[in-house]
Amino acid sequence: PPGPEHTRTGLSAETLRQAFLDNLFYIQGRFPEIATDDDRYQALSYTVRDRLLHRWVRTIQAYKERDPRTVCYLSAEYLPGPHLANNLLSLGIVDATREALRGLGLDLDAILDHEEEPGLGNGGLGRLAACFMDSLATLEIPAIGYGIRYEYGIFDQKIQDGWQVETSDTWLHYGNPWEVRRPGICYDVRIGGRTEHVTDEHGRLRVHWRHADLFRGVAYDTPVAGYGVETVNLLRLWRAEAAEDFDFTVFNQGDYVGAVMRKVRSETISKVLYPNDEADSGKRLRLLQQYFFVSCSLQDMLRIFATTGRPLAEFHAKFAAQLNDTHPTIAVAELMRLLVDEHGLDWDEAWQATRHTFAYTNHTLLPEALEKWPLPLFADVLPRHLEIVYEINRRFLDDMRLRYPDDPARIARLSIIDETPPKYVRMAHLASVGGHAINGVAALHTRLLGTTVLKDFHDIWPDKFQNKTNGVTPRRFLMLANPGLADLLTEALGDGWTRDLERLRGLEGLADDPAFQDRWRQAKLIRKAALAERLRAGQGNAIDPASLFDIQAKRIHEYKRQHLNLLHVVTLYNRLKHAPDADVPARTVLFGGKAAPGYAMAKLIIKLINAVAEVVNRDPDMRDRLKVVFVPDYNVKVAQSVYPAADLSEQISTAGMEASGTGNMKFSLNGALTIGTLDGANVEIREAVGPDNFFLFGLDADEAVRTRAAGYRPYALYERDPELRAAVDLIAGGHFAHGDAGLFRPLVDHLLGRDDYLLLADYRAYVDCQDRVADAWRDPARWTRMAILNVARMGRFSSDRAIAEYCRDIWNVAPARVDG
Ligand code: 26M
Repeated sequence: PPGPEHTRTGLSAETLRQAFLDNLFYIQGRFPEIATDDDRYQALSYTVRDRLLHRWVRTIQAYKERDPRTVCYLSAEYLPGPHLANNLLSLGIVDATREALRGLGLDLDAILDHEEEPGLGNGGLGRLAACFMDSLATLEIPAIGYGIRYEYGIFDQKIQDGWQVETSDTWLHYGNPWEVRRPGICYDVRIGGRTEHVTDEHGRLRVHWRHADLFRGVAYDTPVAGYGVETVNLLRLWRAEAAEDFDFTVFNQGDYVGAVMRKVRSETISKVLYPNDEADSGKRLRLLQQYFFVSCSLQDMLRIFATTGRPLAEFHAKFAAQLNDTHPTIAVAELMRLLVDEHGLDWDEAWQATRHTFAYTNHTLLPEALEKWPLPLFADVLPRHLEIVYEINRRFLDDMRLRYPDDPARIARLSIIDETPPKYVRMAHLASVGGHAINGVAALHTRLLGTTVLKDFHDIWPDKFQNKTNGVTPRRFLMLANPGLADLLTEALGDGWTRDLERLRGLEGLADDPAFQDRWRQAKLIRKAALAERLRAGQGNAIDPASLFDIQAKRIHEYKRQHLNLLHVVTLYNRLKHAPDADVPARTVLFGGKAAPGYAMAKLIIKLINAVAEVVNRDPDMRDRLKVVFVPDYNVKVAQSVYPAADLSEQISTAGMEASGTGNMKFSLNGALTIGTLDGANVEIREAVGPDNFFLFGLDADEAVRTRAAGYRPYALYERDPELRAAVDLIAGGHFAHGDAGLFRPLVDHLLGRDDYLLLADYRAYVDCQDRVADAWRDPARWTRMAILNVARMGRFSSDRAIAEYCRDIWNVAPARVDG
């Protein structure tokens, strides 16, 4: 029989209330009457953390006893979103906590709203890593996420006069109650200098790396709780600090201040996250960041491995390490260095262990995004690693020459080193050679990967290539983001869907049920009204929850074509101007997303969105039938209020360019219909929900390639389509720029001249498809049926499914249950 609950572990409302007051007093030093929002947030977070730590310790004990194969997810980015609500959900104490706080006259939602999220990623790639951590814990898979504890994450976005202005992220300002600093878990990381090759007393060739600089990485651990299970896994992020090297001893007698300054400089390594499509800036620091976190992570894995007592050649039997894009790929050379130089394994043994440890996920085909390091830079920062890369490459190419004796061009293409000056190290090649599996993140993307950028590798190792279509966690993006819909689903289906999303299929039978449809629309309307209220309170936007919410939320990039969406908006505007009495359904077109600070065209697109909004929203002729809103500072928290409010999800990238997309999944899972191209995971979403329940338009990936190859002339399309011409002319003529015809010139010139992303080629199909959207919207029963069928058939896009596939096909790991 359960005894009285412990204040630090009990889950009842009464114990939670007591623990909260204790923490308010003993951690924050406050009593309720003078506590601030932050005091309450911190006190509640520590209350929850206590309960996590308890399970965390038990998880580690279970793993220690059973010594299971462990997944190490290596990622330079994580975007977990606010922790508090998610942890309450995982622990199953949302209601008890709400009750405990109500007893104190406090509102849980107000406290949740106070949290500053860790923005330690740019977008899809970092958010995917966070969804994967959630699913790994929920599926009870032993796993560690390794990454960097950036002091400044992705910048905060302000909009001034319609332009994006970046301000620095200060997520650590109030302290971070979710992390535990582990000063005892720290590793030295060396860089620069030169190598010496010497023969030791046994006649064995040994390499000494005489480094030039030394840093230290200190572990900061964040617990990751599985949903509805006892498992709590670990997100371990490294912070760079100074190593107390010789600086503070004999070599710096008298230069105390100089030594401190060098210490401070060490900390710059983990200071700031790079915005991803920032061309070329700060290359050296970026390489340092990557090497820094990879070296700490591998040293940590070797330390853990040593506690198992197994021989080092079995390293790969203990760990499966996933390279999240090429950012951590220096790990291939670093593990070889650690095994050969530091632990004395011979090359072949070490290579065997290395190849069986790593697998590589590619997340983009964009040529400008494929990482390659200038050889002189690489040599300067990592001289020993360059030797190792050369040795890996020499052995690999020797093999390839046997296979293709008369094809030197192919050998040059395969090489890890791009030998045509200026020379580069090609990280995707190192990842492909140094691991046992290569995967794309959607079926189309995987096919294109094997036929374009990694074709030569596909030719030699077709079996190494796999598809692992992305997925999203239904806990954060349905249960937390959309509690009304979640309750409706649970009422209809029971609560099994939260851990087995395929069970949503049970909704199919309710798609035409008028009473269910009514409740469905009500749930949607509540989220739309909540978003409208947020935007009113935030920016003073007045939008009508009854209008069609048409939303595009994602990073701003030309290939994602926010400006194609705008061409449609301007077309609707022109139509209403010419026929003010036209009977068109009211639409609110919302945009959200950040542009990389150095990406001028993306920033101009943000300006154009706001410029169009200013004119459209003020025009009395629109009579509230068209509104345009830019939602500033799009992040995970904002996203959670955006997805549930959408009626229409814009997934309109040029076919062949979006590796997968994951926002597409989050929208559809929340009952939005998609207007989209056959790109990324859209292809599979459309197959899953049924072609009748998806608004498809535009060229497919093969047609896009052929269109460009056939001498694409966008200007001819502009001349031929009067609506297109009118829309472009209005932008070009300065109608949205107070008459300034120069402002949007770069954008218009690009569209009429090169139009690399084929906007004009897809314009007519897009606008006609939007007309079909409007027709469907006029019939609420039809629209709601389509929305219900979308949700019913989205089960496949759970990150639980994705992770189960990685576990089975790439990692060869199984659950290790932690008992309650
Ligand atoms: C870098 C320099 C210049 C221009 C672009 C880049 C760049 C672009 C994309 C760098 C990295 C990029 O990819 C990383 C990434 O976030 N990829 C996204 O990964 C998601 C998860 O798999 C996918 O859903 C997205 O489609 C994909 O864009």
